[in-house]
Amino acid sequence: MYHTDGKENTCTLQGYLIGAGPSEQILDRSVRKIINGIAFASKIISREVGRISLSDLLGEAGGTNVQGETVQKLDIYSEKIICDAIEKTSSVCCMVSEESEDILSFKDVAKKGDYVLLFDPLDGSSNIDVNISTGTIFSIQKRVTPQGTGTIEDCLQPGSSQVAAGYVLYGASTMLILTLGRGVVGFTLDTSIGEFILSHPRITLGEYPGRAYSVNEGNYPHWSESQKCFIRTLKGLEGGEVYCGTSRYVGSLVADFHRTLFKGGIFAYPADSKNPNGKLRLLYEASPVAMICEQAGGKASTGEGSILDVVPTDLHCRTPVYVGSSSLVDLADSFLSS
Ligand code: AHM
Ligand code: MG
Repeated sequence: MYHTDGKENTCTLQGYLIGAGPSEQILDRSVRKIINGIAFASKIISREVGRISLSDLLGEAGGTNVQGETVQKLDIYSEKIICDAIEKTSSVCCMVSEESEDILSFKDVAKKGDYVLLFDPLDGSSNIDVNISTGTIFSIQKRVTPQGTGTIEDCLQPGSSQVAAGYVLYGASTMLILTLGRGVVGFTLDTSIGEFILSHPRITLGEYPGRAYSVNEGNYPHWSESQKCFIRTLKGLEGGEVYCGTSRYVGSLVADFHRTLFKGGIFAYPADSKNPNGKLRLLYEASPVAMICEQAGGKASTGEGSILDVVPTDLHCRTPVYVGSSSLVDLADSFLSS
């Protein structure tokens, strides 16, 4: 990564986290270790994603997860790599992963950890066999119980209390997007030196012209009338302004949200008659994405209120999701909460 004056950008993720970067934040050592652990694991996952067609990690693992979805070998591999990296930090009292029904904890080190890590090891993995972007999503919460191995109470906290959230996008390049609750920054993996380098010091989600809406419109027949009317209104089919003249949908949350974060617009995964609470999981998909979105100046709603205010009822509970430019999320709310 080069500046226009030819100087090389040398702010690494590690440097940023210890306050050597432009943020000058003093961050709890344990949070730093967890983020570094995820970054390390993601480099290995990125390597495997990049050569998946040549690898025996391609294909289904031969089972379904707690949500009844097909599990890929790379889902299991990614979860294991992340768990191994996080165990070494001795910083978490327990973890929640999309691929595991129950709370995960490490026998010997769980009692030492002050934090809970909630993560989706490889989001969008159904796209892996067609070389489409996937991602790792993570959320870090401070434990609420005083000591011992973490409990369900430590895991079921609303998004508003997240200490940090982020995702790694395995795309044309691998990027780590992070919020520590004071804005959003982005790092790009320089594979020649194996380091995440600060490439986007301040990411803001604007109200750009030519904005896109991003939703699986194949679900249209299953949507409520208000949801149908909202999408028709975005397109100008209800007689007013055309809010979104373009549609973009990858089917990988990290990729669809990343585009929305950088270019404006709205991403939605609404409730429908097949999925009354939508498809996306609150703890390790919706909440971290919502925190990033709001920290970048956008909004994140269930259609009836802020995603960050939703109190989880179980580890894998789902929520409808509307994230993106504030004006468009407000418009969604005006249809859906009526
Ligand atoms: P996954 O966690 O099993 O990969 O499922 C979540 C993914 C998201 O990445 C994406 O937004 C959504 O599922 C796409 O669902 P659909 O194929 O119904 O549009
Ligand atoms: Mg997922």
